[in-house]
Amino acid sequence: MDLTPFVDPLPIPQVMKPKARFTSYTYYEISMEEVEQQLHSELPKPTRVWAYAGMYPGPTIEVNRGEYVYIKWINNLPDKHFLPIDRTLHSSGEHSPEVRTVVHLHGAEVEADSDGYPDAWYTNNFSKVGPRFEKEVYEYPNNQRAATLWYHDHAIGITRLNVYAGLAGMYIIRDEEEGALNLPSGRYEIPLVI
Ligand SMILES: [Cu+2]
Repeated sequence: MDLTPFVDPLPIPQVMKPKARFTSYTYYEISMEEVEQQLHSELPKPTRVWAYAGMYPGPTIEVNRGEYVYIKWINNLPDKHFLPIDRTLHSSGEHSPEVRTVVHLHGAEVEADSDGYPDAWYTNNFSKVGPRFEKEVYEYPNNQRAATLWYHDHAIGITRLNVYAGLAGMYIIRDEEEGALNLPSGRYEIPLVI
């Protein structure tokens, strides 16, 4: 099928709104879902994708350097993959759940348990988890130079299918020289319950 180039506006992913923002940390919840999205105006119908927060590419996360961020990445995907699984690959055998995800923030300086190791995967509702799974809520201190990072799926044996299905998005760390965000000021602390 020939699609006419440059007829649709460049899609700019929305910036994700946090669920809560406090003086000492910001908290996000981002779900992974199967949705249909129109990828070109000349395609006859929307395309099935796996999306973060219902959009492909996923929403952009913007933070300031030093802003401590928690993210709960929630797997709300179906049990069946819509792309063909190669069961001969490492850790993709018949005992491995077909749909498993874990999020890696590419280029971020984080603790190991929040790094999205391939074996730290989990299924819908965390009902099954991989051998390296440690926690449901990941921590990002963002104590590094301002940078353009991206997040993407990283589950063992199936990363390429999950990313191809749509699980990727941008994550921008800003600072004074790179357009720091105007975050609300003042104290508005509540205890952290996660
Ligand atoms: Cu990466």
